[in-house]
Amino acid sequence: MAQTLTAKILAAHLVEGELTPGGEIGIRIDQTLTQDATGTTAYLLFEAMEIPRVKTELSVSYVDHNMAQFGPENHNDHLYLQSISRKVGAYHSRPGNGICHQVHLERFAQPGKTLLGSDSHTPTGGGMGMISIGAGGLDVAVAMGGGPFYTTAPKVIGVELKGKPRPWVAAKDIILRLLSILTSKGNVGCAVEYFGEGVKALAAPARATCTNMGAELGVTFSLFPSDEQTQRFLEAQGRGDQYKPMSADAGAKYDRITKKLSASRDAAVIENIKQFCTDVKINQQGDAAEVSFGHVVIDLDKLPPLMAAPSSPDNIVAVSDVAGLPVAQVLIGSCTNSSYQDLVLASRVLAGRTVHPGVELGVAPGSRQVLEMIARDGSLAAMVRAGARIVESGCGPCIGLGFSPAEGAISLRTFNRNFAGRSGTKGDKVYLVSVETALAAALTGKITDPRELDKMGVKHAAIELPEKFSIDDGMIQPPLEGPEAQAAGVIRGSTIAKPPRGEKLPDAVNGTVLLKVGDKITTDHIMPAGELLKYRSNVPQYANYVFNAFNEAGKPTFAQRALDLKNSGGHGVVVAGESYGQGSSREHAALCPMHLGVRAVIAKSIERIHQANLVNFAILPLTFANGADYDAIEAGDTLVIENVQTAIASADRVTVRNATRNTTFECQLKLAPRQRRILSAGGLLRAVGEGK
Ligand code: MIC
Ligand code: SF4
Repeated sequence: MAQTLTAKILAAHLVEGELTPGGEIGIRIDQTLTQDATGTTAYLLFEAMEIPRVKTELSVSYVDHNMAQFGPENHNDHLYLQSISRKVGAYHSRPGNGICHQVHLERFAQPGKTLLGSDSHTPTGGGMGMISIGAGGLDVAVAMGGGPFYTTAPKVIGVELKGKPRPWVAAKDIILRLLSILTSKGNVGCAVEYFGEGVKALAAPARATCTNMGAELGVTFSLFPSDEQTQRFLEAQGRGDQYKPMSADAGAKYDRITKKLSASRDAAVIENIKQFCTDVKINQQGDAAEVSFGHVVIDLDKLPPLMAAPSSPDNIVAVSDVAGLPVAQVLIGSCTNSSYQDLVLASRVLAGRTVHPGVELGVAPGSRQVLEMIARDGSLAAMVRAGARIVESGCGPCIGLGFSPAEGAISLRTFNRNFAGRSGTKGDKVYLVSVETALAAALTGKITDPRELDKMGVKHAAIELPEKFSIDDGMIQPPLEGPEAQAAGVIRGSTIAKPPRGEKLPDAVNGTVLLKVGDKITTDHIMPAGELLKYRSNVPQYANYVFNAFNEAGKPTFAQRALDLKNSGGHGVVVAGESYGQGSSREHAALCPMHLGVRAVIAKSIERIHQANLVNFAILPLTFANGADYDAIEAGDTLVIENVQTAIASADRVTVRNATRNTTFECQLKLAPRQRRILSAGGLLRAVGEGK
């Protein structure tokens, strides 16, 4: 039977289960990556597992997130990571070398391989024909130790690209279009595979922009074929020998996808599905619309510049529809759009011009390779001359470290997330755009369709991939070997604390609803980043900020209430709407609530990585069997769940009694057998210790 590329790579790595969508599979992981904000915990957990050396083909520890270094915490973390990673057999990419996903793409990504990373944008590697998946740090630590990674065998969403993008239209617009069709909800357990002749028009970094933001769709990974473009990129990176052509077989069938939508609320999405998908069928009952389709088709010739309006990456509008709104800030960078080609384009447009007086422009090159090359070829000088503020190669403003916009100011960013408040400003108005759209606003001071630039005398130039990138891996330190590794010490500053191991769940959860939240609660809401990132390697300290966004001045914080409850023998419960735990892979969003005594989350739906993190840290991940039961619960209610251990062992339904309202309701406990073993052991670390 003709196979998808997804099926081929998964089959070559399968160690457990079958490739039938929905079932759990275990796959062998060839490469891992960690970054500093999740990496300290990942390595501390790796140490706790007492495995002396990493067993993958390649593991890399990057430092790219926490580089602000106010106080000793960040530097302590860097030194810990540098010493532990090399000692246990991993490479270490030092601060300043660039954003993990950009550097990994440049120096390590290889077609046909698997990569697991403790960052939700690890799927960036899919642009190079590799299956790249984001996960919690503990799952990555297990993979570093040679263990398989377990996930749901995905349904594969086919995305056919036709034609070629018009001038001023970019790969970013492709993924924004896809977000307008698939949205960020309801794609758990799916993967995206791009195919069709339009794929050829995209160089590897452009493909990586699409796969990077696949994270915002909530799919497990996104994949491009490996072809001449992949080969050109590998050759230009001096890695031509790692090229391997790979694609789906002709006539490969993609899975039929069904989405449950609301006919009124999701009317625009349903229109998009009708317009951009094949073989659409709609089954409507009242407001509930079940929409299914064969595959997505995007005609690049007809694609306009798009943007994600505040405050969700799937809130897509055409740039021309909101043209004219005043813009106060433009930021170019992040792991989505900071490649050499992106920045050369920026310099060509800015050369000989000055940023609009009402706009501040920041540019963060994705890697040291990019920064060095734009410095050498004059692009950097042109941007500086135009008034750009150059930020060091790292995550920086993307994770709320610097460049928080003024109150009420519109900020256009080439990043991947515009969750409310992520920029560091409450009530922020962040739009996600292509580099082209960012530049048009930087010059005009207002939202402008970049196709208008022609009229302003800015000539469009297609930026070709360079024949040779400037290669210098001097900031990637190789692992230590043999006696040198054994003798090497690990530098542990006093701000680094051992993470808690997890505790067995009680047989009866005597819960109190500490918080009731709505739909699309992101891990940024649960565990804020920005200036608090520096507490990542100290769980008790970081836990003080759990759900900080919901704390009210003058009232006890979530953490205080949770700890009081825990100290009096009670158990915390969080109640949430759809897509709980969207966004980042940060396991602190489970680890810190666990530390505070939260024992169950009850939501309408829970996102993939977060669900796995909850299980890994022994928090019951329950979903309402009937979404309407959500409405009947209030914060402060007492929720009792009996016979928890029996339920974990085998039940897929659990009855919850609301003792405050004298009602009961049913929840689903959707777990793979392996996850049941983890939960009953009291978390993955204990399960590994018990050999489960
Ligand atoms: C993000 O983009 O939100 C982050 C910061 O890169 C996170 C990782 C983290 O929280 O450390 C992610 O995407 O997983
Ligand atoms: Fe860094 Fe932003 Fe990419 Fe996360 S999304 S890895 S914070 S650049």
